[in-house]
Amino acid sequence: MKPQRTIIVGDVHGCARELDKLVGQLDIDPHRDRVLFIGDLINKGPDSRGAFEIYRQLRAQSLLGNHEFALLKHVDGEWNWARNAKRLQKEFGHDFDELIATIRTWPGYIETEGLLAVHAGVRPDLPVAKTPMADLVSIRTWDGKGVDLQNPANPPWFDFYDDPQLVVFGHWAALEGVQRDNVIGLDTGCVYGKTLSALVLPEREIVCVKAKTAYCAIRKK
Ligand SMILES: [Mn+2]
Repeated sequence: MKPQRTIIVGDVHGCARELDKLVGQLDIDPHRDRVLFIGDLINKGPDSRGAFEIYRQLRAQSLLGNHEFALLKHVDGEWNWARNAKRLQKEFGHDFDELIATIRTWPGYIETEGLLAVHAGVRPDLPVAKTPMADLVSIRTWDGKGVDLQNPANPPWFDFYDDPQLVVFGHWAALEGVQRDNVIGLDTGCVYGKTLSALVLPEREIVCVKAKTAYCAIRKK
């Protein structure tokens, strides 16, 4: 019997076709492999429902991404994210309630066996357990104070991360992946026409599938 793998999949953003290809390429077996999505499984791309269906078939886990976070905030009446929420509601139809119930269970991070997985990153000034969900799903850069976590003029948060524990994150497609000894970035911009990436552990192998097309334009940054 093959040993169990942990497979962490980068930001899918509704690219179900590419996800399906990745599952085939890795020969993922839900009874043998542990699959974890880094968040932002849905929205932006062409087939969020298909991506969610594959997540279910794989009996996978997922972290909360900023897109699922925004959807929950909208449903709870705290944010106005109506345009995306309406589109997703239409796409999921009578499965929309199940989508909401499921993403409510997704954690902001998972820490296990020398590995920390989080959608966007960790603040250098706070333990991950004390970091607000809004920051875990959105941080890109560090300003030394924790006031502006997005300013592209500041260095990335992982420049301040010196713990030997491996951090795996997604969210920042413009970087097209990060590979350091203790930091791996898995958002390689599939929805923007680049690639969908997965990290296979314990081998630390990165497997990519090329996007069929650019489903939306990349933001400058
Ligand atoms: Mn994101």
